[in-house]
Amino acid sequence: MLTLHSPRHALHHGTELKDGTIKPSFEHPQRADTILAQVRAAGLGELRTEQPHDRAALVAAHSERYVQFLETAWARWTATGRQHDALPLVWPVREGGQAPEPEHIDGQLGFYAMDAGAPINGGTWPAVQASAHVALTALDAVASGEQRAAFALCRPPGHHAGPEYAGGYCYLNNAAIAAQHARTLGVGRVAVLDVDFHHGNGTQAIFYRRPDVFFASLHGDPLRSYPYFWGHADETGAGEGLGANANYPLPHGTDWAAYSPVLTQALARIRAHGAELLVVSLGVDTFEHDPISHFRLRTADYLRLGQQIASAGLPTVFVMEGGYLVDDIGRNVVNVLRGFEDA
Ligand code: OKP
Ligand code: ZN
Repeated sequence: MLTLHSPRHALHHGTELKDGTIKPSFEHPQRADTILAQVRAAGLGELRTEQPHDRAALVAAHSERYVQFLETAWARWTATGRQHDALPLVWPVREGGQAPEPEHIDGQLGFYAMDAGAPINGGTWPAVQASAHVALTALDAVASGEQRAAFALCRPPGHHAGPEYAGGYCYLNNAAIAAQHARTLGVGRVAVLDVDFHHGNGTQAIFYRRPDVFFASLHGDPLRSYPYFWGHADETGAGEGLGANANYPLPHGTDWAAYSPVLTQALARIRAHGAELLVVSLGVDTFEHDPISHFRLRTADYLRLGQQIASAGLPTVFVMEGGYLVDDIGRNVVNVLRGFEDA
């Protein structure tokens, strides 16, 4: 399988608030480095770096003012004399009236975030932009028919980023940008399947009112798991998009035996929707030893996961999301891609 990646991912590394203290983020550069090394060692196929794409491809999935905020936030934060990662401390609770966008950077950080999990520093924007370009380049290779499938080794991840907010290590929603790019290139119906442990709230939000992009997600039940406020089974889309959103919340401790039949259901919904191209938000934080998640998939199960996704018979773009046990994520990702290719 063709793999797309960018050395620019390493420009972004930050901190996170965890257990009430600031720590180095679980989402760190070694993640992408180890995945790339394992893809290479496995001889999975050709490796390419990203092609630059027009800003319009980003603004097709996010608001103009949000992309502008990401581009300029670090300069405006440091202009106020601060040097550490920019993090929000105030969020607008939407209770009826819509407050206007604040002018101060501190207000904007909250306005454009769902949590304090997406720090911004000097390397963030170039890495975030490159990550989106990796997904777009992978989509191009598949939509053109050159490749049946491709792997976008995106970092930072994207699936928590909404139309105009960052959060949960995510800034631009790489999977949504790729899915929208497929639509722009003329693919009629697209599906996004999210198998990261965490619900892909950002992707859901971007397509919630649209019938042309189906979103399905298997994830830890939001009653107990991040992001807590989205991912329930009764969120099925709205307006013209009603019926084009399918959430499968699962309990802590879910293993492959319990996971696989639910995946079969999600894939059946995607087929029934008539999708012609599949974008997979690929998180391997469903692994039994993941340090921040609570499912129990084993390394060999990822071969079956890839095989089962291949059974949809669709041109497929895998977009990297989460997975935090660095010793094992490369092996688990390679297994998904191998399983898909050998199916
Ligand atoms: C990103 B991805 C809960 C802390 C949650 C944020 C997790 C973001 C996961 N104790 N921190 O979906 O893998
Ligand atoms: Zn995750």
